[in-house]
Amino acid sequence: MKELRTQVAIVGAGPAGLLLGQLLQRSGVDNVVLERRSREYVEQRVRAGVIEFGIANLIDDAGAGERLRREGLVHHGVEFRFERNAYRVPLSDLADGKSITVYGQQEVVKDLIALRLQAGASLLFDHEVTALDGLTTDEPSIEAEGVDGKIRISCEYVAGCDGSFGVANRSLPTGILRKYERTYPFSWLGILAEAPPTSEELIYCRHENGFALYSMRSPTLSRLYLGVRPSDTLGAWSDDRIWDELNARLATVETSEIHQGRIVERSITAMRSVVVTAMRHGRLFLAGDAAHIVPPTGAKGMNLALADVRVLAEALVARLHDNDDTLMATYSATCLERVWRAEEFSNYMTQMLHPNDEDDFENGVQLARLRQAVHSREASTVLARNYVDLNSL
Ligand code: RFL
Ligand code: PHB
Repeated sequence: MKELRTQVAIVGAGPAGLLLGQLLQRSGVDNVVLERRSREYVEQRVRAGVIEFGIANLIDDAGAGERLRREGLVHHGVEFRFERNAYRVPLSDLADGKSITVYGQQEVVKDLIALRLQAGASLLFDHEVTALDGLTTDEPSIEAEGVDGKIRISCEYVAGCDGSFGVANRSLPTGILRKYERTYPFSWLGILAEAPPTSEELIYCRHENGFALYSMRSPTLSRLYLGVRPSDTLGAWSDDRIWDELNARLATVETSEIHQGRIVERSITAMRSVVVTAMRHGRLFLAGDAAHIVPPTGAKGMNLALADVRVLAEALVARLHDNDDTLMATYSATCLERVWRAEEFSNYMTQMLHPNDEDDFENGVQLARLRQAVHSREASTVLARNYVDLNSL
């Protein structure tokens, strides 16, 4: 078996693992990133798109924000539609002038991979981590399988940035692990279409047929979502059915049809809320989806992951440079306070915007919440601050 040594072994090359690698690299902490998928796969994986104000600054501070600042779309407001009317929430006016940047998660990933490879830092694609050992000793190690056989990496710390179905959160012993979970009775069908955006800002829409979201990636690419049944498959949704349903749900008394184009990517994602505690076990630290999942309605998944890594990088640097354990000791508690805030906001947005087929009382409550969110300055201020910069509040 091939043997390697590093200070921090990072499992997973999603946004969390890659940003952690970059922040540690810049602070002179040696690290290795292992990813079970290929480079092409992680660079093409279409997911989140909204970057919070403080998280865009974090990416900048890490030296990875050049293309984000050039190509990202800065938005100062967001639209809500319900009962065939449209209401704009002026995010920047309500949130101290702050804005969001719409920039695809896979572009963040591409930028971080390019930087890492340029710097000659170690990034092993097609390497699946199969075991984490010695986590409660001074000599942890991980084992991975790659195309050329097995590899063992001895390290001082392990960062589990391998998503919710990875190996890291399964390594927490049952006595330590506690999992808080909620599933929702709907999924999102997401498409990426070669169509210029119809709207300049994102549109969150509640319609009696279900949820819809209008988003975008560039002046020529639109990203749209429909709330569907969890049992729905892509086969049940022809292109025509998707566009008809988007038009039906997004229609208002004033607007015309949305721009259509060739659908270049489509997927169905189940909606879940999950929090795993503790986010630390011995020398293993969980970050991002490995520790928590939010339903995408609040656009928080990637932002939460990157905010964890901001805390973790600082803690690891303090420990490895200055032998100071204070931030490591508080890592889990520090992150969880923010994580639960994001869970609450994502749950609020989800429950407000997805009608319930079987519960008309719930539907009445949802509409009352929406009216309050767009008509009450206090309610829209809370919404705007959470939407724009929850992870830095
Ligand atoms: P990631 O991005 O899942 O990266 C984890 C990486 O770890 C790798 N991996 C392993 N590598 C080595 N050995 C193993 N044993 C491994 N097991 C797993 C995986 O291949 C992967 O590359 O987690 P990270 O970095 O924490 O980032 C979190 C974000 O990706 C996530 O929160 C968001 O994308 C969530 N999410 C969405 N969030 C939004 O705000 N808006 C969206 O529209 C949205 N769409 C989505 C999503 C998540 C999805 N998942 C998890 C299935 C759509 C999907 C399909
Ligand atoms: C996206 O652009 O993919 C997106 C935007 C807002 C969300 C979720 C996804 O809440």
